[in-house]
Amino acid sequence: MNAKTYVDNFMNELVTKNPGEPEFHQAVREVVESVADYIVESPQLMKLKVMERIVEPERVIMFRVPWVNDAGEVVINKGYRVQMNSAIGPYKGGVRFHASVNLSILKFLAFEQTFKNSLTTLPMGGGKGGSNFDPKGKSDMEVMRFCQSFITELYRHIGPDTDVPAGDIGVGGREVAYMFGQYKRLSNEFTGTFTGKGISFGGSLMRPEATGYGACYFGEAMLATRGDSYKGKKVCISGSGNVAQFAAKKATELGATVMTMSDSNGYIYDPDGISPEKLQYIFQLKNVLRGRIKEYAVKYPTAKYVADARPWGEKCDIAMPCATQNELNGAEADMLLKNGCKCVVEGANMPTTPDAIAKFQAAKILYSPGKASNAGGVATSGLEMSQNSMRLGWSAEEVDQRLRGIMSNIHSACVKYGTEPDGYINYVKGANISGFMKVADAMLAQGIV
Ligand code: NDP
Ligand code: 2IT
Repeated sequence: MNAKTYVDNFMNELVTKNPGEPEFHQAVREVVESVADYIVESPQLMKLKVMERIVEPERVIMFRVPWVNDAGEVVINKGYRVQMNSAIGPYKGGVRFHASVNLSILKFLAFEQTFKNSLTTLPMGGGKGGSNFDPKGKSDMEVMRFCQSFITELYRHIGPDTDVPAGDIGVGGREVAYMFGQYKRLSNEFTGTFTGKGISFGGSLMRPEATGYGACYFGEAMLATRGDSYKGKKVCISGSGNVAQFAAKKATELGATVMTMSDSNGYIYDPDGISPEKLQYIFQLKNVLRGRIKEYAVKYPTAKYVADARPWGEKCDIAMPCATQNELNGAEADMLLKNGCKCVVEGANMPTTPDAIAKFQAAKILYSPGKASNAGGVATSGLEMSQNSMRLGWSAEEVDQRLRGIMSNIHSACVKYGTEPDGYINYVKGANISGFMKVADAMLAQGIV
């Protein structure tokens, strides 16, 4: 069978078996297209149906999350945990609280996580969970009651050697702490079952920074393949949450100027660049005041706020989508290319649509998929798990050194498996093949499970 026929047959079957899950189909298609050549050449992978097994979650847990809001009303949310793959380690991956959360989104995220975690070289399987709960506008006590109800069901399905959740959209230090507290109470054990914990109760230094910093380290490695760096570059960032904030901080430290940040209502563009002092204001605005990005333009009137728009029409050398899936489409890719963008580094998961990826690759600019460039977050979660198991904590310098080493290794793996005959590095192919090989090898060895 040739690779194209394999992909067509595989995707037809996947869509038939998993109707109404467009994000999951999108994520699977990208990986299957990358590894099809490799699979059709391997009688073992074909016969033992490794890819067919990888796309079927080992387990999906779906549950009711009832809680009581400050007005005394009963509210019911949906809770999920997708335990995708445990071939190379316990299920590992974040929890997302956002109104848009559904099974398709969590299956796509858990699927991506499986290959991302494999790329880190650490022993972590793939998982993801979440709820359609929207933390925006909720009081701390409402968030706490919600987290406690969520964990009252989920606690029986997780554990330090079973499944280790962490943060994602809408889940940061506050939410992880509430979930950890309830988990500890119900299980009567103090273990490293969550990562992204507070430093006073087993969290790792550098975990908050890790995803954004790691993305910039990866971007530096990409640019270095062309004798270039962040120095003197204009960077457009989307999002203003955890990943965007620390991507902006590190990009600035590396000598770049950050021009934009955004949230789901619009973006700000600062013609003078977002200086370290202004970025400090954004940290305060988003993490303490829990405000909206438009307030930046009120505080700094030389900046503009554009409502209901994304930042990709602004001129930049480097684009870093750090908000959510499918937030950079083909028309926006055209605008970035027209304005001279030379490098796209994904901080979010699957932020670039397939047609936009094709445009970047056709133009031969540097483009890295999230599963490679945002892997620093989960890699540092892996380091948190190691520290918890040893009951020791490493210094920030030590964790940062390890993070740099891991990002550099992921970059080398992409170069090894993704370099095309003309020398262009196809990071999508490189990341997918490298991530897949380790998981497939472990599954082949473990029999039909
Ligand atoms: P946060 O909740 O801290 O921030 C999310 C940001 O993206 C906010 O600015 C939010 O705006 C914006 N956003 C969320 N949903 C949408 C949407 N539907 N449309 C437009 N903007 C949106 O999350 P993180 O920074 O942790 O996560 C950002 C991305 O990075 C996600 O794709 C996540 O999966 C990925 N990621 C996160 C890691 C981590 O360690 N946290 C690790 C690897 C990847 P608003 O305030 O309006 O909601
Ligand atoms: O998408 C991701 O890699 C994350 N949200 C981080 C997961 C983790 O377990 O740290």
